[in-house]
Amino acid sequence: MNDLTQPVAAWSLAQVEALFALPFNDLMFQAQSVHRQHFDANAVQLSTLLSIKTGGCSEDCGYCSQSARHDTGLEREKLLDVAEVVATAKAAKEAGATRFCMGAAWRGPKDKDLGAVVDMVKEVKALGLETCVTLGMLKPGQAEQLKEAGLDYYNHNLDTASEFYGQVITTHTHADRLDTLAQVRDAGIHVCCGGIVGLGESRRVRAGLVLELANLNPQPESVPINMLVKVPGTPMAAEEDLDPLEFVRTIAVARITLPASHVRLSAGRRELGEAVQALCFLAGANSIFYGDKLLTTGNPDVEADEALFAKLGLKGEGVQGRRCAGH
Ligand code: SAM
Ligand code: DTB
Ligand code: SF4
Repeated sequence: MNDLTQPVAAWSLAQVEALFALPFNDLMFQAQSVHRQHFDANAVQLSTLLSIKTGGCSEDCGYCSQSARHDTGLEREKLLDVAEVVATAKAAKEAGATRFCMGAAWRGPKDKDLGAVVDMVKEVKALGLETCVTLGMLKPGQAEQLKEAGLDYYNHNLDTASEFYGQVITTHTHADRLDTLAQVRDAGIHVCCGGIVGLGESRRVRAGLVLELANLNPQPESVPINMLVKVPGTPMAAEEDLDPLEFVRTIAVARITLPASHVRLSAGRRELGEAVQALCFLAGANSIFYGDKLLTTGNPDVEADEALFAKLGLKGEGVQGRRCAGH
């Protein structure tokens, strides 16, 4: 099995903290320079999300609307039919998405459920979309079944630095996350692994999260950075807002330390507004979730994103058919 904790570039916490502490303009300049060495500076990859199994999750993640342990008023649903998933994926493709991400509120998939997900992956892939799933922790053999179905990416976030993990989630451990990531990597599936900020963590914890992501070996192909969406009824609903400029810094430090990864501006985009999103793109974010909904919470609608892309001269990456505006 891969040892995912062996560093590639071997960043140290002191180095990552030093990046966070740079004057803002210096940090932006460094992030933008790194970005331009690896990517088209004006291209943004577009992923669309669908919750294929909503609510009733056994886990206690303090930020999550879908935990059965929090009273968020969310209605629990069964696993969607394959046909419904395929119809939504078709619409996402038409709107310009290149990757379709299917999320399930599970601790991990039961073998009988995995069969249905395998069918979804096959059919979505057949539409010519990249496929991604996020199903929680995997048992041995499950990653291989997903790979055989044609799965391109598995999303499994470290979420927060190991030292803070137990203050956010108690029903599984940071080490459990690394174990699933190793299984995904060993099966030959691309890794989508990021985190969430705004949980009341310190800058040191944010630096620790980025450090742990950067020192995964190999580095994740895709790195979603989520800003907490405060869901009423969750333990984190009353958390203080993270300064948006600190969020931009987190994106920039991720860009510098994960130079070849797609850094995705993920949950919380609607709350950030246009100007902060523009700073995030300047800081090296080059992927977004695209479509009116995330899993259970809102996202900017497609028209708003088209307008923003047009204003910033950004183009959706690898898009066929209807394109995101701006080109
Ligand atoms: N159950 C699976 C798991 O935990 O890996 C997959 C779904 S889970 C909703 C995927 C990710 O969404 C989490 O790891 C977290 O980073 C992010 N997330 C969940 N709720 C959020 C919220 N309220 N605000 C921001 N990000 C959130
Ligand atoms: C990720 O890092 N963010 C996405 C995706 N991976 C699955 C999920 C965001 C969820 C935001 C809260 C919600 O809509 O329930
Ligand atoms: Fe369940 Fe994932 Fe939400 Fe945690 S983040 S409660 S594992 S759906």
